[in-house]
Amino acid sequence: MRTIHAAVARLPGRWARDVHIGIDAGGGIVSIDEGVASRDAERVACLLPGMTNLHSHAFQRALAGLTEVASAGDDDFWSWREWMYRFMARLTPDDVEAIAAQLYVENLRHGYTSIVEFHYLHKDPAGRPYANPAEMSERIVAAARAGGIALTLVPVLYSHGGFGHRPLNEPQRRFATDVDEVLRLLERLQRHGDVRLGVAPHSLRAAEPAQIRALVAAAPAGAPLHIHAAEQTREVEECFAATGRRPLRLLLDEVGLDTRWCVVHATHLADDELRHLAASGAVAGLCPSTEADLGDGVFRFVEFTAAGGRFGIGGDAHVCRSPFEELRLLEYSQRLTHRRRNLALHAPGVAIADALWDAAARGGAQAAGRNAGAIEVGRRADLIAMSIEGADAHDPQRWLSLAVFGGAHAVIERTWVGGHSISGVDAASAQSIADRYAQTIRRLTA
Ligand code: NGQ
Ligand code: ZN
Repeated sequence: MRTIHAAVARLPGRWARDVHIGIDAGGGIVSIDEGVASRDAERVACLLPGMTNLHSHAFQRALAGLTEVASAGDDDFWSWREWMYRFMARLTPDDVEAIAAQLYVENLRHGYTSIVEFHYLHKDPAGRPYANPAEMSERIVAAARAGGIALTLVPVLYSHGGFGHRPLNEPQRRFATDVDEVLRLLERLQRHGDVRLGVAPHSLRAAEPAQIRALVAAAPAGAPLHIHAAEQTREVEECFAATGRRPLRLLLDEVGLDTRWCVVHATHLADDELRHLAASGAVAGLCPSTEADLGDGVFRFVEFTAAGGRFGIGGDAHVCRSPFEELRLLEYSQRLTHRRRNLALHAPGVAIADALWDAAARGGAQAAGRNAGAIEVGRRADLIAMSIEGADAHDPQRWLSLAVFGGAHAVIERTWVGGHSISGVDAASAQSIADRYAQTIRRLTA
């Protein structure tokens, strides 16, 4: 039995002082005592539930900051996607593993304890399967193990290049999968007992409702289900033109959404879609930094959460690796839209950062298919001990607000994943991951 003593801990909906937490050999929280002196325990100042990064395309980490140069035409999501495809076309399994390992270490350092990898880069540059069809997936597994982050791997179904059965274009051949291929991948990946498996139809552009239904029916019971939807207005228009319905409407009617689902972005929602998505219990997978970077639009967060909608945050293209920054962007997008302050999850007297963290950690854990995301007896001990640089005269109960909204740099002092203290990764392996990443970048950008 492992024990942690926190001067302050974020329990569901409130802060508690002098908290003693017991964790059993299986990594579950078995006891929480408040107002007790530190006994024989690891002592930390401020304990939070670890955050889930609920949406990742790990390889895109290596492109972060490199697509920010104006071209001769109008740059938008679709021109970014061509840029991303050109970059992706050259990646080898070694590259993908090196980039993912670096990303996962960075995510751990910034307060994430688990990640959902929305993994679609399955095939070689000519669109042929690798000798081991799960090669790329297993590189992701290896990278997560090297870093120590908890991995939910959702292999992606990608069959079409656009609405109306458009064929895949050349770069997209690396993603090409049908339902059977995804199921065979899952079967092969089952041997990795530390990995939580789900499935992800990429989008309604890349998979049609009948395929999605077949995939969901064949997926293991309770497996997390992820899909991109309604990120771009053009996608909404094309969906409507092809099917007579908007993407969320189509999903709700033709597939059905429930608590297994994470709908990534869901940026452009009609009123009825917003209400029904919220009522479904599915998690909205919000990726504030990427959505801003790509000019997607602003999610209707205030209305969605007022309707009881669940959400979590994802790093997506990884232009940002910090959950503290993602939450700030999320709240700021609402302030800029509504021209008001303190909007998220409005509850008088509650700090916005605290409420955002609670809800995003819980929603993220749901999307990852893990019984984590809160410091509660019976849940998995995915935890972080945080502090902030420079402003430690403040009560630790304010550190989260200072880190999200006060310009204070959050420092993650300790990390527990499934009850195991991983204190980041040890310095030597972090260095070798960073070295390997640097070599990869040098080669890819030469
Ligand atoms: C992706 N990313 O799957 O990586 C996508 C681009 C697409 C975002 N949507 C490809 N942010 O949507 O077709
Ligand atoms: Zn995505």
